[in-house]
Amino acid sequence: MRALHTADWHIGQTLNGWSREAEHEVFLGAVADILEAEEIDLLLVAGDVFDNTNPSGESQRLLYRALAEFKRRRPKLTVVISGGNHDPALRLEAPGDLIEAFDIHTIGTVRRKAGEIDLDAHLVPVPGAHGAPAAYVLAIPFLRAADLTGISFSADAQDRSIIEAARRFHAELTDAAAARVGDLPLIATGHLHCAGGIESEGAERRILIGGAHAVPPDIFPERLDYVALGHLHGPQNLAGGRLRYAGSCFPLSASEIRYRHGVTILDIDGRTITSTQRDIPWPAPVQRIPETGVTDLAGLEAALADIEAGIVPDLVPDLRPLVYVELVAEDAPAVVLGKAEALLREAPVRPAGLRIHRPETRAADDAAPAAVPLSETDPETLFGAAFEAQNGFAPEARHLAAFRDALGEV
Ligand SMILES: [Mn+2]
Repeated sequence: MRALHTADWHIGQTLNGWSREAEHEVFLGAVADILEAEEIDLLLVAGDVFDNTNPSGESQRLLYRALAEFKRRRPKLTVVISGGNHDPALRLEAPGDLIEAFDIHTIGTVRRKAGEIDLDAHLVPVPGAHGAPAAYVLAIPFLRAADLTGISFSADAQDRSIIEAARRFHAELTDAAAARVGDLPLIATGHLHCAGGIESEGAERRILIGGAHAVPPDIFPERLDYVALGHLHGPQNLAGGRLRYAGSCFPLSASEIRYRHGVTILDIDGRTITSTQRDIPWPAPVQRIPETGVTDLAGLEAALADIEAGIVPDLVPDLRPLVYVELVAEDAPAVVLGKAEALLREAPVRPAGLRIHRPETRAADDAAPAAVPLSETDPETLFGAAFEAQNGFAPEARHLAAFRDALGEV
């Protein structure tokens, strides 16, 4: 049996106002191709299917259209989608009764019955060649504080207490599942920050079950043969590969440019599960100009000319390269900004970010100004220096007035 583990699609995401929808279509098309070519039986989506809790009609249609295509390509495919912190948990479950008829299961929330976790709502059988279950998925969505019992809210004990509550939750659910599944493979999903994982800035919100930042990998009991994780956007193994983050679909922020994006293919041989990362090319380039450091307007113009020369003639605008520009201000920042924006408007790119830096001071020539003790300065002088460092010009009367206003010295 073969499974495909993916997560963090963030359908509906925009970058500096640019829609990623066309990119999602290309990515989901690539997933459909892999499902068919690799003869996948089980698709696991470990949360953050959507980018926000109020996905547009377009975003929802994109998801359901992709699921329909997956089933056309692999009619016997079982799909398990568990919710992430970005997902609308209940909306994800809303079509559940209908799409279950197509072997598509959505688990957005933790279900309880008379206080106990409702195992039936979380345990999904995966039929083998003859229809009988050949493996089980224990679908666990992003956990909210209310999903865990016995959390202490005293400030110093809280993190410890949340980790212990999460450990109890996983132990209780896994024990119940183990009693049901016998010796068949048991795969869990999860959407949280597991300690030791590498974070990317920006796209993942730094939150997890009621404020604790990370849980240790050993909260997942050994009986779980594989844990398909979502939340961290860089693909990575934990606990020797028994736990794995599949990573996001393509770069969702500048910090994800360095990641290998793709999906994870699982070969399930009895309870031995081996994973292989399958790269998926980015649907559109996402790049920094320049690759490192800063450039000037001439450098920007040259880089944009290179991009234009390398672009296919009929490229749809929604698949144009997304660029993050780091410019040095050779002139007044506002002038440089205006010129840069004009260059970017003319080029076949989607500007994702534009930052203007002050020129480096020539450290060899100018000695650093001597530090002034706080007792010999005042708030307004410090504000003035900070303002100038940030903006490249001294504060004007209106800025100083706003500062005094903020201090309460009207
Ligand atoms: Mn995410």
